[in-house]
Amino acid sequence: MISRTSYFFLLLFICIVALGALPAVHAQAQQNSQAVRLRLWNIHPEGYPVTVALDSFAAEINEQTKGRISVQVFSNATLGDQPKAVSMLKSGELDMGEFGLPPLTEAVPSMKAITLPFLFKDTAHMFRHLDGALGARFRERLAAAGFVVLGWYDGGARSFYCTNKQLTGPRDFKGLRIRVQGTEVFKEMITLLGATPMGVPYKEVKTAFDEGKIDCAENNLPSFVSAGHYKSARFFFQTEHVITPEALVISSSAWRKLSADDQKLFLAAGERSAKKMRELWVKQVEEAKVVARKAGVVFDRPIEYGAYVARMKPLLQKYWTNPDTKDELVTILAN
Ligand code: GTR
Repeated sequence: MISRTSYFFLLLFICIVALGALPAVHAQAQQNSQAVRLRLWNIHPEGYPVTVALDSFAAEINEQTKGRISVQVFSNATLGDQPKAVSMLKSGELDMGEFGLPPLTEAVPSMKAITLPFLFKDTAHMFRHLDGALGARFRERLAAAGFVVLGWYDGGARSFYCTNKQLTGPRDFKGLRIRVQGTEVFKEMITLLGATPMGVPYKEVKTAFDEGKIDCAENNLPSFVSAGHYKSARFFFQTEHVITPEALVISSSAWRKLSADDQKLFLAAGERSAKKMRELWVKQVEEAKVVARKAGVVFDRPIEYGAYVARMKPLLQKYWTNPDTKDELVTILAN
C-alpha cells in the first residue's frame, strides 16, 4: 500500500525524469524531421545480383550519413510493376528505382539504339560505351527527363525459351506467341521473326506459360531461373539477341533536394554498387545455367547468326535512318 506522501514523491520523481528526458525527445524529433527517407523500387527477389547490390548501396548511404539519409529498398516488385514504379517516381511517391531499358528508352528515344538486336558484340563492348562518352550523353538526357543515373547495371544477354518448341533456326519462330517487354523495338523484332509479340508484365510470365497463353518468352539466364520460368519452359535457345544495360536511378526532384556533398556520395555509392552488381552477375549466369540444366532444361545455340540479322534488316534500317538514333549507332558500330 502506497501512502499519500510516498505517492506524492513518486509523482514528483516521474515528473522530474520526464522533464529531464524532454530535451532528448525533442532532439530526436528534430533529428527525425530532418532525416531524409528515400524509397527505392526493385523488381527482383532477394539474393538476385541487383537486389544484393541495391542493399549494399542502401547500407552504404545509411552508414556514411549516420542515418541522416536512409534508403529503403522495396524488392520483388512489392510496390507494383515497372510501369507503376515509373509513374510513382514521377509523382514523387517513390524516389529511386532500378530499371530495365523500356522506361528509359521511352524517356530518351535515342537510347532505343542500344536495344536493337545483335548490336553489341558482348558485355565488355556494351560497358565500354556506357562507361564512356555515349553513357555520359545518355546520363545527361535522362537527367533532363527526370532520371538521374547513379550506376549502369548489367541487364545481361537475352535469349528465347519455349514450353513445347525446340527452336533451331529463324523459321521455327513462325506462329509462336512470344512474351516480350512492351517496347516498339522488341515487338518489331518478334514480328520480323514471323511470331506474335505478347505484352505480359514480367511477374505474370510464369502464369502465362502455365495457362498456355504464351509459347515462348525471352530473357537473361538469371531471370529465367529466379522468376521460375525454367520450370515451365524446357527449351532454351541461346540467341543472346540483345545485350542490355539497366540503371540505378534517382528522380530529379529527389536529387535536387540533396546537398552537393550528398550528391557526390550518392554517385560514388552508385558506382560501387554497379561494380558489385556486374561481378555478381557473371557468377549468377553460370549458376543459373547449372540450376536449369539440373531441372532438365535443354540448351541449344544458333549455328550462325546471318539469317537472324538478315531478318532484322527493316528494323535496323529504320533506326539507322532515324535522326534520333543514327549518331548512337554510328558511335557503337565504329568502336
Ligand atoms: C529482367 C529485367 C527487368 C525486366 C524483365 C522483363 O531481366 O531485369 O528489369 O525488364 O527482365 O523482361 O520484363
